Amino acid sequence: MKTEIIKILRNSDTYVSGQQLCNNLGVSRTAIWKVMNQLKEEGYEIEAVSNKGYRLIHSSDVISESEILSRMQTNYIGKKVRFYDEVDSTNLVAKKIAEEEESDGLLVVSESQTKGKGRRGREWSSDKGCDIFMSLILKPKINPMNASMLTILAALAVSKSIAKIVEKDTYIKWPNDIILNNKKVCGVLTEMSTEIDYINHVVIGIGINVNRTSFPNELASMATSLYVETEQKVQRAELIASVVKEFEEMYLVFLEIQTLQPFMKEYNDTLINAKRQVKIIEYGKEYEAIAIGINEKGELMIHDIDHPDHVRTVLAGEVSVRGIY
Ligand code: BTX
Repeated sequence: MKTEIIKILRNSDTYVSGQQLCNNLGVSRTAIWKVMNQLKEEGYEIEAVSNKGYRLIHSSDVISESEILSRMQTNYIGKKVRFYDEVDSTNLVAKKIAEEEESDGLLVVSESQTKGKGRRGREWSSDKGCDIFMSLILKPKINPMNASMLTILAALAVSKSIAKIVEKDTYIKWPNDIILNNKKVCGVLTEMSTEIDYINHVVIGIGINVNRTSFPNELASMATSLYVETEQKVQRAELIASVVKEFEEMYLVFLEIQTLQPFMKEYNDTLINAKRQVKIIEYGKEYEAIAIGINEKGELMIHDIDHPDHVRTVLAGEVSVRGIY
């Protein structure tokens, strides 16, 4: 009911009477009044005028299960949301849920993380109350070899959403970083549990620096937030819902074809590595090459510095781009 009330108030530019809400939702006046009080406590500024009703004046950057659901425009991903004030890592919570419940499409979001994870055991700095920490649980019936392509789709979904909401063009650093002004604004961590020929579940963790105003010293030169770059506060719930929507649109196509063919151009157009000299660390070996772009499997195509005809692919590994943090 809370989700419905938030939606009705947000979509109305005038007062909504208590009676109208009761009729629409089939509940009592007291029930409506209780929800209004809860919403005010959560940070919604709601004006109540007798004989007119309720009007939403402002909702600060609230993220809650109801707020996120009220903005969700998808068919199945993100239709169930678990929201927490604090977790160790949304990926860890999501993996546990995935093992225990029928949870395909479930979205885990937390206001803060005490042990945010990056790739290869690295940490993800997770300030409370201003950024996005979300993990999507998926149980796709696809070849496990193709699951890493989901990271590419997630990165593309974030980059499209940022372009829509803050009107800033971002770059993608293969495979999983979103770059704004040469600094990292988002990271994606995909983890999965598989059998040889079967995926139990995939968890796609997305961390976006949204309204954060500063970073610890060790990250200051390499990390940024949407707020730092635009001086614009973003409603995190809107961005979360947009990322899930953009992701779902591509994911449903991907499930059918299991290649990135339709998304390659868009990804490669925003790829910061493209046509640049990159350093690749792969299976402990380090070498320099020129990046071309991704292929339909999401692998990074590179060619030797001196031999443009000698093209190879990088499956997974660290790729650093000179001049980018
Ligand atoms: P990554 O290994 O590519 O990046 C981690 C590296 O990025 C760190 O070693 C550090 O140098 C830098 N870094 C750490 N925190 C930040 C930050 N907030 N902004 C910019 N740079 C940073 C990227 O891993 C994948 C990160 C996924 C994070 C999400 S949050 C929700 C979900 N839950 C969870 O535990 N992880 C994912």
